Amino acid sequence: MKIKSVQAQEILDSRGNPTIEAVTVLEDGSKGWDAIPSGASTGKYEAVEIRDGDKSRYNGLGVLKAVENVNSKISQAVIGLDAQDQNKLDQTMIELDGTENKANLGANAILSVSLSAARAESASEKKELYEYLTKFNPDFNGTYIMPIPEMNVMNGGKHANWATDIQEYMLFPIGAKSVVEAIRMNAEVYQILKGIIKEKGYAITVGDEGGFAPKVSSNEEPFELLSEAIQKAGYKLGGDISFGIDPAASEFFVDGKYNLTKEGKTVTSDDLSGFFQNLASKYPIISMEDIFAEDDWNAFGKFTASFGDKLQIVGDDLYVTNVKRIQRGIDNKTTNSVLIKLNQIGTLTETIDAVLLARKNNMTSVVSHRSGETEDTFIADFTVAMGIGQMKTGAPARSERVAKYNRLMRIERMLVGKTNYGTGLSSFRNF
Ligand code: 2PG
Ligand code: MG
Repeated sequence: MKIKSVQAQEILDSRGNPTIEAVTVLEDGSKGWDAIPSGASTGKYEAVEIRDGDKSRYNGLGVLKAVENVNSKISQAVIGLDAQDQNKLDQTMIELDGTENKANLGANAILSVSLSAARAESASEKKELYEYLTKFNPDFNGTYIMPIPEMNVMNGGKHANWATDIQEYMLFPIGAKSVVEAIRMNAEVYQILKGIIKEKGYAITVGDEGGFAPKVSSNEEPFELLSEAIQKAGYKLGGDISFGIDPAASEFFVDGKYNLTKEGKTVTSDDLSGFFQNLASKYPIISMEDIFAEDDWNAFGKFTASFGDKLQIVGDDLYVTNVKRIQRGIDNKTTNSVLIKLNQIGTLTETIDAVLLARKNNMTSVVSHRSGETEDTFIADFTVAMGIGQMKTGAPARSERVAKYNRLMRIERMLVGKTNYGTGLSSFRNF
C-alpha cells in the first residue's frame, strides 16, 4: 500500500531525554507508529543520531532537527512509495541522506520512518507485526522460534555510575520450556535477589536498565549474589539459569589499556582475557559481549580461538550492526556472535542484512534494546519473526523493559502449538 503521509515529533525516552517518534499513514488509512531508543555506551562506529545541540532546550539533546528532517525532506521523498517494498523505501532514504553513517538526515530520523512504515504495512495487510515481518526471514517454516530472554539484573558501567566495571550481568534461563516460563524464572530470581541485596545492607536502587546497582566490593561479587538468588529461587545454577555478561569494554579502554576501577588496576588485553577466563571457570557463564574495546580485533580473535566452542562471544560496539564490520569479523574469526541493534545502523533492511549475514556464516545473533528506551516493542516482534532466538532488553522491571517481555509472552500465547523455545544458543549447549 502506498505511503500517504509521514509525520514525526519529539517525545521522551526512559532516561527523560528527548527522542523521536513517527507515524506513517498509508493510502488505505492504515497507520504505523514507532519510537526510537538511544544508547549511553554507544559504539564509535554507530550511525549518527542527530541531536540539536541547542543548550536552551533539553541541555542540547533536543531532536527537533531530526523531526524536521522527517517532516520535510524525508516525507517528500517517500510519499507515494509502496510500504510493502521495504528495500526501496530504505534505499531511497539512504540515498537521500548521501553519507556513510546517516549524518545528514540522522539515523534516528530515518529509522523512525523505516519502522513505522513496516508497522503501517502490517496493519494494512491485517497481520500481527511478527507475522508480517516473517517475509524477511528466508528460513521461516511456520514454527516461530521464541527467544531466550537475557535479562540484565545487575547494572554497572555507564548505566549505573560505575557500580562495577562490568556494565551488565544477565540471566540466561536456558532450562525453560517456553518464553512465558523463562520470564517467570528470571522475574522470581530478580525478586529474591532484591531481598539478598537488602539483607547485605546495600541499597536496592537500580541502573538505567532496571538491574540493581549496589556498591559491591568487586566485579565478581554480583556472581555470588546471583548464584545465591538462583539457588534460593529453587533453580539449578547453570542447568536452569546460566549467566551472560556485557562489560562494554570500550568504556574503560584508556590509552591502549583497560582501566578496571573496581579492581584498582590497569591491565593489557591479555590480562583482561585472563580475568574473564577466571570468571568463566568459577561461574556458569555462557555468553560474553564486548569483552574488549571496539578496535581490539586481535584480542577478540585470540579469545574466540581458545573459547569459541564453549562460549558465545558477542560483538556489539565491535560490529555496530554494520555488514562491513561483521564481514571483517567473519573473515578473521573475530567472534562467533553478533549483537543486533536497529538504531546502530538506521534502517530495517540493513538490520535484516546483518542478521542474515551472521546466520549464513554460522554466527548466532542477539537482538538488543538500548539503555535509553521507550514503550515501543518492535524488537520483540522482529526477534520472533526473524527466528533469532535471543533477545536482551534489561531487567524484568521498569515498564520500557517489561513492555517488550510482555509482548513476547503475548506473542507466545497467540501462537499455541506453533512455537519453539531455547534453540537460540543450541550451538553452545545441547538442548
Ligand atoms: C549495550 C547497550 C544495551 P547502550 O551496550 O549492549 O544494553 O547499552 O544502549 O547504552 O549502548
Ligand atoms: Mg553491549
